[in-house]
Amino acid sequence: SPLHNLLTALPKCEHHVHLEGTLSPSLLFALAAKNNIPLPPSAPTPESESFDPAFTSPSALSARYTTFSSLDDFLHYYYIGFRVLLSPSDFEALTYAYLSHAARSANLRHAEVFFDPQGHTARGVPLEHVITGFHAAAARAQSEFGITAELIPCLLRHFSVEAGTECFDSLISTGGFADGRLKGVGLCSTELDKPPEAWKGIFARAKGRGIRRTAHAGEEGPAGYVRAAVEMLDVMRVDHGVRAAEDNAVMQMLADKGVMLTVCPMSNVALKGARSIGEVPVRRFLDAGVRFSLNSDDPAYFGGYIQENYCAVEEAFGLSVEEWGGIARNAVEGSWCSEERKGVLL
Ligand code: ES4
Ligand code: ZN
Repeated sequence: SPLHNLLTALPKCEHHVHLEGTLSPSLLFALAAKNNIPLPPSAPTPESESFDPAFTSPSALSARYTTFSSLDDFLHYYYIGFRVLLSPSDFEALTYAYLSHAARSANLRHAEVFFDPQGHTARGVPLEHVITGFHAAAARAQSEFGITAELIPCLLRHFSVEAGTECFDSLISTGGFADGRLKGVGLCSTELDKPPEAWKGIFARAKGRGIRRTAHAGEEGPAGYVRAAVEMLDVMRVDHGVRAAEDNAVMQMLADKGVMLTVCPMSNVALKGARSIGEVPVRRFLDAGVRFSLNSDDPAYFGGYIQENYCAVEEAFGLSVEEWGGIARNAVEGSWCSEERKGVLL
């Protein structure tokens, strides 16, 4: 595309990337070996009935990642990957690999990165290991590349609200919301039959403490879940939100309130929410005045980082230079960094 050089040089902000979703198959196998973590057997064994040939090698695992059938099919592999992450240095290596790659290859200037606290504490890995490892890498990447990075814990919908409450309490106990090491709170994982309303109490407590809020909604779930995330959880951003395009009233509400959708086009195609990038409602959002940013979600699993997502959208929609400028500006304005930092990014 004639815009390729412009899209590479464009200063970018990413708001929707899961730290654990940046774990490449090669780093997964390397950390499993270093930490002595058994992966699922790749062939039948006497002790275990369940085996998965995808765990033969990093390349076999990569190949399996091209055939996800749904969000839940992906999440099965994603949560196996968590097992290899143990020490602060593992989280530091993971974070640094992502930030340095995105800063160098995509001119990423600011990243707001999700992680799943319950996916780690459930294995006995303390929250502090994730938080200190992340911020050690973020400080190094900032000094080397000038990139800024923030960390946002997400509560997991496949666990109970009671478990979410306990997790939220332990996040508060880290002091991370008060000292800025945690920039807000999110909600993710499996969506179907998990309407946002159930999380209302926790999100109200977050609001009461001045904690910023976002939630995955309208990825596999209906447009009504996007409305519920905004109206019941009082989120300032909605992660994905693409199914809002099926309901004009929800689109109007998003435009009126200026709620930003953190859209992840390659993720939607990889998980079969869309048959092609062209089916992701980018043009609908532009025409309806619904603000959105473009993001990678789980780049190690979905075939591309933020650069590839920008290029895929350009290939499918052929946006104008002005439209790309607007997308990049909205991404800065929808960020949760300081006003001073926004001024530098704009
Ligand atoms: C996720 Cl693509 C997606 N959707 C919901 N939850 C997630 N966690 C990590 N990736
Ligand atoms: Zn996500």
